[in-house]
Amino acid sequence: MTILRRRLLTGALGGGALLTLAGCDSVSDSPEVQDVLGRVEGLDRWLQRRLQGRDALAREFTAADISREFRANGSTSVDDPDYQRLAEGGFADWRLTVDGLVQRPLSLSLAELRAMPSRTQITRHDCVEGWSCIGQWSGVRLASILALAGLQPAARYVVFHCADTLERTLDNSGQYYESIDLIDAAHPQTILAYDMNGAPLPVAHGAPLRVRVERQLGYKMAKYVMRIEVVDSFSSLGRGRGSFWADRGYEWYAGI
Ligand SMILES: Nc1nc2c(c(=O)[nH]1)N[C@H]1C(S)=C(S)[C@@H](COP(=O)(O)O)O[C@H]1N2
Ligand SMILES: [Mo]
Repeated sequence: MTILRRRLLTGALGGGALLTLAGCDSVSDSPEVQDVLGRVEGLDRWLQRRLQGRDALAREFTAADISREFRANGSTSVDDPDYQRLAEGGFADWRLTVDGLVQRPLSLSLAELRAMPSRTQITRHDCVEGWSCIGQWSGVRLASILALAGLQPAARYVVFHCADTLERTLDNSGQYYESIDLIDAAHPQTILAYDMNGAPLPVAHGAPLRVRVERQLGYKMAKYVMRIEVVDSFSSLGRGRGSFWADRGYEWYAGI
């Protein structure tokens, strides 16, 4: 499936275009290239949905498969006094804000999240850099949170605002954020995880709460989630492409 998809995508772009573009900011910022990338992304999403079905589950593994060492990547700590104060207090004063295009904005403590029905899954995390690790994640389904908040009719995407600033920029667009559409938000394996391998999520892996969206690449799995915002477009976020890495030329959808 992945090879088939790659072939089709490479064909659509004409040979090695994809490779040449990866990680090349000046080229990938041009409108023509963005247009081609945009269309290929649409094709990617279309193919995934047609070939696999929108609610296909990611493979789940057994306890014996859990990686002994789970690599931490991107931000592994948060350089923000408010976050550090919350961490020192064991996140007892931390709250998850849920707002935007919802009927009832929420402010949920970790205890409240832990009191909700939970889901545990052992899955493989695939980073775009070419490494994978298997871990066990427990948390609350994003669908449960959204049901609690209620969506407004215009709702289209769920945005995760994170505590960490991965890149220091003059326009302050370096704060990590991610977003997914409502189909992936409703997927049974899409959870907000507070436990990893049976223990509270370590700071390096996104304490106190991180996203698991198991049919997508690692960078979609936002760590240090402070706020969930429901939106109808990306225009008011970062540089407007829906995620920290999408703003920097990577694919927004990032399905695997
Ligand atoms: N807030 C935040 N979330 C993030 C990142 C980050 O830098 N900041 N890095 C992403 C990337 S590229 C990967 S591969 C995974 C790494 O998760 P891990 O540290 O648990 O391995 O987190 C993703 N989520
Ligand atoms: Mo990654």
